Amino acid sequence: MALKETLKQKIEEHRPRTTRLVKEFGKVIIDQVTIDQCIGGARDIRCLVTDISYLDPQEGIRFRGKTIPETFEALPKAAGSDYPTVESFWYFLLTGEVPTQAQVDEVVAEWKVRQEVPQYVFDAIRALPRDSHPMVMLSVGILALQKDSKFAGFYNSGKFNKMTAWEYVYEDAYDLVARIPVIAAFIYNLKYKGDKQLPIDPSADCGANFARMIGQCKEYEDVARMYFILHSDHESGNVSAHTTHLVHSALSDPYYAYSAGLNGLAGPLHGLANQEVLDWTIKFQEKYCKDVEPTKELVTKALWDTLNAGQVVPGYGHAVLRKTDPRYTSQREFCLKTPGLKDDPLFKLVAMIFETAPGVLMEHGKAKNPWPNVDAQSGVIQWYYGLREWDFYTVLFGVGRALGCMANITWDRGLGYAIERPKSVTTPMLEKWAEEG
Ligand code: AMX
Repeated sequence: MALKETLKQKIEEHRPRTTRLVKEFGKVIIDQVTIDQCIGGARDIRCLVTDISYLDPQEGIRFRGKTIPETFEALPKAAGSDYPTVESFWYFLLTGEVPTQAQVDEVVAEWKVRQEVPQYVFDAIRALPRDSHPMVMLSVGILALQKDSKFAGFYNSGKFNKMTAWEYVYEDAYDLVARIPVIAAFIYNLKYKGDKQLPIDPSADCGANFARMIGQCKEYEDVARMYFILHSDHESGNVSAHTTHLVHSALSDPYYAYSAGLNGLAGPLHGLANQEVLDWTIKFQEKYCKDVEPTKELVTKALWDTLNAGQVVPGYGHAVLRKTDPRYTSQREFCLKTPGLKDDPLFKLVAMIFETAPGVLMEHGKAKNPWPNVDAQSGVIQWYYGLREWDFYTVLFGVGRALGCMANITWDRGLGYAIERPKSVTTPMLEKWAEEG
């Protein structure tokens, strides 16, 4: 069965479960809210629903019930590669089913039709000052696509219907995930390669095409596949996914919603951390290792300098995870099995930081999770392959994150989730409740 038919069947099968939960069990209490959660970023409050992925604090992410190794193992691989295509992962995220090779081939073919980006999008990005951050360019590029939103067109047609609305979100979502790598490659070439643009390769899958569009080597094709899949989804509460969900809940179309999500991803406590990690590591090399090899003692000193200056150690800590992020581990394993990379001085330094930072953060005593997250390991791989413009790294994250965010809002509409509108209270109210105990 084709992707859309499979998805339709899944959504229709799922709807009665959601309806029953609301109608028969709507008042069952699943959490309570404390004052520190209210002030402290709603941490851990259970109030979002998604079946696309689940983040266990100890185990890390599961996509559609599968761990990262299980996901890579289960999905059909790109030709001649150990990694699945992004297209097969898109099918999997949307439907929860591992596609057959024939189903993957169908998605790959459809992806190619959808990935054509209108010229006005490139014009809008080109009109920005060249020294704009590439995340601004990406957000503008996605927002520019809004003009042709099929969901917005459906809403304005006067025939809007809640039961079929998801089909138009699906159309936009699919267009968006197919186009965002092309827009990202355009931004890369515009900003760092003197606007020498490389064409789409119509014979290539998403990962291979992205590698070719940014002038990368064959090996990088797997880096792109791995990177986009690993960064795709981290359940619903993180800033980029939650923002996308929130904005779409007002029936803003997927372009408005994901442009907003990208603006959240651009924060240093979220997706920008990958560029901050490289910045920190390279500055460490320049400051401490001009004439000497890095040592654990030097790394320890640099970490304390950062903490004593009131800054966070980028790439370490997490709001939910309490162990090393399996996305970190997966990328580290890629480094260890890649001959040149495993001996690369920067990778060795990142490995040394991994051995040192958790102990320092534990001694510092603030971070609830002293272990590395996805961003601590991702930049060194890009650096090794010559993609050294680290302000671009969050754009790569944004290309991957689109897969999860778009799968999520397609299901949001399929299940008819309501506009999000939590209730706020005032400080005197909190003080009164505090006194009352
Ligand atoms: N270095 C120094 N201090 C840290 C820290 C780190 N890596 N991680 C947490 N802390 C501090 C917090 O700033 C906070 O200090 P405060 O009490 O003075 O405000 C205290 O420890 C408690 O924070 P927490 O409950 O452990 O973390 P959180 O849920 O509030 O924040 C996160 C989570 C990721 C923002 C935080 O760990 C951090 O800033 N890490 C560094 C930035 C980073 O790597 N971000 C990327 C995360 C993954 C992603 O989204 N891409």
